Amino acid sequence: MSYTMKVLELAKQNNPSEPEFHQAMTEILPTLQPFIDEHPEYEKEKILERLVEPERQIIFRVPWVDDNGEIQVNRGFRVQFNSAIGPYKGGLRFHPSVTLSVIKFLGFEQIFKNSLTGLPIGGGKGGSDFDPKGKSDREVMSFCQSFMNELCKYLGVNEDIPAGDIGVGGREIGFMYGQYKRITGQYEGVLTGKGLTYGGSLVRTEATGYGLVYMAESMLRSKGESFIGKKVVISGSGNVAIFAAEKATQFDAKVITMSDSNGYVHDPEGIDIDAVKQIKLGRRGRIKEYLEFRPHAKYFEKGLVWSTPCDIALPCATQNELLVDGAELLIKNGCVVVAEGSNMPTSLEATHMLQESGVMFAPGKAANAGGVAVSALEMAQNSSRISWSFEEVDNKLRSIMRNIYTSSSSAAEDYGMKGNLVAGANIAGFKKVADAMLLQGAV
Ligand code: NDP
Ligand code: 2IT
Repeated sequence: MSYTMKVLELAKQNNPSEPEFHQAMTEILPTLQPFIDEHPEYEKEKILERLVEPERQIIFRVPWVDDNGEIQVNRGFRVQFNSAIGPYKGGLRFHPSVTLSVIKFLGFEQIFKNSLTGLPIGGGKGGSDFDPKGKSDREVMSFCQSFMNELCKYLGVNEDIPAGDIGVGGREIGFMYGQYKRITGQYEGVLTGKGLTYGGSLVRTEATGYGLVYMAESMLRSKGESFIGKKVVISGSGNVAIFAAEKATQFDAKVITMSDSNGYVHDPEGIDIDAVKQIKLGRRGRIKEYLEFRPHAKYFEKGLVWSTPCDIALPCATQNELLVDGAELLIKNGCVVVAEGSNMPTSLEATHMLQESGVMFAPGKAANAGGVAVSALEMAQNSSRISWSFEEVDNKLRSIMRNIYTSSSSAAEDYGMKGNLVAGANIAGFKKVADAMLLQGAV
């Protein structure tokens, strides 16, 4: 058995009942084999055995009081996965589906993603099974304060710097930042995605969605194509989906779908992004309400968003949202590019199917790295106590996304897998982390 398969089997045995973590390791480890074959020192120094074991995992109780005066209890997590190339960096997810397995898959992916940005950030992830949906602002504040009461013990500007993810946006970051400052007395950039009045960076809100479209632009360009006139299907209607839709529309493409966990809308005339912003960012409503703004659009409660014929598909909701049935539909309808805005939206089987049919495919760790990249730029601005203009940050983001495309496609080509951005991104991300671990010894 090869070294990567040996470590994969061992890690699965050592972490039973963690299906999402198994899936992430299965998608990454085997693709590293051709690179590892050239570097026996990685096996000798047990780099992979060390990589799959988080440096630290924190699980904690989060008690809070709801609007009826009742005590509620949730579970909090922070997995500090790898600090070889910088302090732990990665988002916090608040969603009822959060488990240790989900946080570990996200944290493991984050190691490679953060390395690909070229910036000095290690990998981590956290969150809670708390569901912000349907809660009042006071309840969300009560939860966030309690969550930070415990989490603050493990954070620091040179130690661990969380940010947002599903269910965690500007409101939640604000409440957590306020509590951190109150407990520690320190005004420091210990979270990213902060409001612009207290240390946030311009473009952080837009960064993941914009970066995703910049990645897809590089992919299209490699075939002499562009976004102009293309039909784009997007899933989700949160932070990533909204700003991917905005940038694709600015690039003269037509975004025709958006979704949430209840259903999806199809607007053949092109999604009205201001309407979606009002529904989702303003009143925290459901995507169904889009029909109030655009009565000609159609709403589907059942069925797959991927059944809508398109040129480009951008999954931007959650893990395992694009499976074999969805991939078959995309292929049948002539889709040419799939770029992942969400983390691990496409199953391994569906990914292989798309790749084998000649669909250009970019994995989340490359395509959605714009968010964490601008988070690292927010950290840089906080440390130097200055703020850069929107244009300056956006230009840096665009060039980071181009570099990620180039380094992933070159690594794929170097190891005989031309065009395979999945393998290329894994190898390019791995190299820097593995070399840093070698140089730092067995710590
Ligand atoms: P948001 O909470 O802003 O939006 C999430 C969207 O996905 C909502 O439309 C939500 O619908 C939908 N969704 C979430 N869970 C499910 C589910 N189980 N089934 C169906 N739909 C679901 O999150 P983000 O936009 O920030 O995150 C989206 C994805 O992008 C995640 O995978 C995240 O890890 C990834 N990502 C985010 C980054 C960021 O900077 N925010 C950076 C890189 C990646 P509903 O409201 O009905 O739940
Ligand atoms: O998945 C991700 O990269 C994020 N949720 C963003 C992490 C960050 O630290 O900005």
